[in-house]
Order: sequence, then C-alpha cells, then structure tokens
Amino acid sequence: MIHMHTVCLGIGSNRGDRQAHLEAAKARLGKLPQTELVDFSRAFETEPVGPIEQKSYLNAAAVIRTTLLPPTLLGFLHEIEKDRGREVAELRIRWGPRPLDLDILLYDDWVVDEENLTIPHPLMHERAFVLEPLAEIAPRAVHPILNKTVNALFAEIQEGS
Ligand code: A4P
Ligand code: MG
Repeated sequence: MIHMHTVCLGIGSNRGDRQAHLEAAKARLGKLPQTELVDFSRAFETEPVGPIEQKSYLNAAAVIRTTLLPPTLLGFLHEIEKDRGREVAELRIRWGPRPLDLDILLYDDWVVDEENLTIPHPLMHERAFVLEPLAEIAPRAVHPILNKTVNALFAEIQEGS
C-alpha cells in the first residue's frame, strides 16, 4: 500500500469574500488527488501580523491525509490560491494582502529546508493566527524541530502575551 502522510495546513484570507475563500479552500482540498480531508477548523477573525498595514484576516487550519509529496502538494496549493484570484508571486507584496494563502505547516515529522519550501513553516510556532485554529483540530501534532505539541506551543505564546 502507498503510504499516506498526515499534513497540517494553514489557511488565511483578508481580501474579498473571506468566508467564501475559506470554503472554497475546504472544497478544493477535499478534491485533491490521492488526498483525504480529515478536518477543517472554524474560521478565526485575527488582527493582521507583519509590517504592512492591511485588513484583518480570517484564518483556519486543515488536516489532510495524502500520498502527494511536499513539492507536488505545494504546486496544487498554489493552483488553488491562483484560482481564488491571487496574483503571481512577482506582483505581490511579501506579507501583504491576499484573497487566499495556503501554507504547509507540518508534514508528518519531516524537516524540509529547500529554497522554495520550508517545513515546518518557519514562523508557525510564533503565530497565534496559525496555532489557535490548528490547536482546535490537531492539538497533539508535534513540531519535529521544537519537539513540542501544537497545544504546548499555543500555550507558550499565550503565556508570553
Ligand atoms: N514556501 C516555503 N515554505 C512554504 C510552506 N511551508 N508552505 C514558499 C507554503 N509555501 C512555502 O509564500 C511564498 C513562497 O514561500 C511560496 O511560493 C513557497 O514556495 P507565499 O505564501 O506565497 O507568500 P507570503 O505568504 O507573502 O510570504 P510568507 O513568508 O509565507 O508570509 P506568511 O508567513 O504566509 O505571512 N496576519 C494574520 N492575522 N493572518 C495571516 O494569515 N499572513 C501573513 C503572511 C501575514 N500576516 C498575517 C497572515
Ligand atoms: Mg504564506
């Protein structure tokens, strides 16, 4: 049997019909080849984080099981983003507003450090807008570098704030 990998995804939207973008993401993830949507969190209204002034976000998280390897999965995620009206990378502002942003947060216990793909997502452990939705659906998922659960990481940033 081909191995199924468990993957946690972060989802964000702060432009257009944010709820519709999240629902589209959920529907599209459920239809990816060789992939099963395991869980999708509630939508959380979050203040924008980062150097650019922009509208507040709706953030969510998803857990999927898939045989797709990280680069292939990332390609599909980019397609979904593009279909929701996201401009090609060259035209975009880093950390700037977007209809739909899909990030690979955790991929089993893999550590990937390539030019265009870093897993775990490098800032996930610092960000409430990532950890709060993820803690709702995958509290016991483990960050393979920090060796801490999502629940523990979320508790840490809450204490720090
Ligand atoms: N890339 C590398 N690793 C990954 C990964 N694990 N998952 C590469 C997905 N992509 C990854 O990312 C640019 C490139 O990163 C991709 O082409 C891929 O090859 P992007 O998502 O297209 O660009 P970005 O999002 O503008 O940059 P970055 O650094 O990913 O920003 P973040 O970290 O996504 O931050 N505030 C709130 N409240 N909620 C948010 O969701 N999001 C951001 C964006 C800022 N502030 C926010 C939120
Ligand atoms: Mg991103």
